[in-house]
Amino acid sequence: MERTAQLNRKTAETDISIELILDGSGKHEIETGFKFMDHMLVLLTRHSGIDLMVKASGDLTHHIIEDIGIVLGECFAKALGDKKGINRYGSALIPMDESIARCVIDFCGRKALILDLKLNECDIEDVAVEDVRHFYNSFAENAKMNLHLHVLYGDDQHHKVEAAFKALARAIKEAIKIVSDEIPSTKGVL
Ligand SMILES: [Mn+2]
Repeated sequence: MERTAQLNRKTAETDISIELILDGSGKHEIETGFKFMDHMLVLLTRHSGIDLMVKASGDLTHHIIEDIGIVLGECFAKALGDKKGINRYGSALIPMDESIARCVIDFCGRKALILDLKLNECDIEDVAVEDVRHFYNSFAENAKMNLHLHVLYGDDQHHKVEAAFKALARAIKEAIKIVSDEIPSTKGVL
């Protein structure tokens, strides 16, 4: 079965189209309108091995980035389907020069977000710090996953977020891997 999803979400505020192929090869076509977000989503794609197409437009930065998180999360939930055979858990510890990020995830069907990126309250390139945090919140909620994402230490804002996205990517790569032919839960559903 192909593990893919294609969703379009159009509201009075934003218009988001995302196409996701879980068993991909890192192919990407990302146009969010924000260079830093494009950079982060390209990293997410390359380091998780998915294929991802994102086209986003809208009124305000906050709305657009939040809604990308929502639709991307929905795409993961949809593409994972009944989650038969998946590894379910994933974790990664990834450096980016002087920064280190740790990500631990569970595609368990419930949202939990524990997030500490150790960011200063200033913009990173063309994106505000709160929008980055908001993205992770929307993504975890709609992917229905536990997401524990911590920057352990670092100095550069760009590096800290880059390490966080790469760690998330590697954790996703591990969690979505097909490792059996059973649903990995004692309840029989995820
Ligand atoms: Mn960079």
